[in-house]
Amino acid sequence: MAVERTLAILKPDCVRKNLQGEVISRIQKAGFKILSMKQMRLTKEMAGAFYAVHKGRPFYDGLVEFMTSGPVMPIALEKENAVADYRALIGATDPKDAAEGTIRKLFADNKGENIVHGSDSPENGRIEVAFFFGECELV
Ligand code: 3AN
Repeated sequence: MAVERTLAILKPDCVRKNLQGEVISRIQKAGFKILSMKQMRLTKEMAGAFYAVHKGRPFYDGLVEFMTSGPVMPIALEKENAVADYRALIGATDPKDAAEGTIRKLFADNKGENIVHGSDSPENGRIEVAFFFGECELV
């Protein structure tokens, strides 16, 4: 299996609930290598650009509002089959549909405030990691 990169973001609800350590621990125990991580407050411009594929959808404005409502923690991850394995770890977008034991099932309130982001393809994994981190930060 190919080694892939995927971008996790601990969303504002994760930070507000003080679940950063809990979620990072689950990511590490699942075998992911942390290449880089940081905490920041997204501007509306950054959040809008990051979620540009969703522009025009009914939840877009609320998503940008939510993602800028407090600090987030982008985390660059690497592992064989990272994209699919990370999505299995976090569960479905809507916690109601997420499998038992997944991060979203355990900790998320709803489809909008769902604790973590995950890249949806290896190509987007590389693009999203590069959105937040320079190559010399990925170690
Ligand atoms: P995922 O994060 O599971 O890849 P995407 O990429 O479809 O899901 O959506 C990006 C983010 O947009 C989600 N994490 C969620 O916060 C929000 N979102 C997606 N669909 C909805 C929806 N129908 N209502 C509210 N928020 C949504």
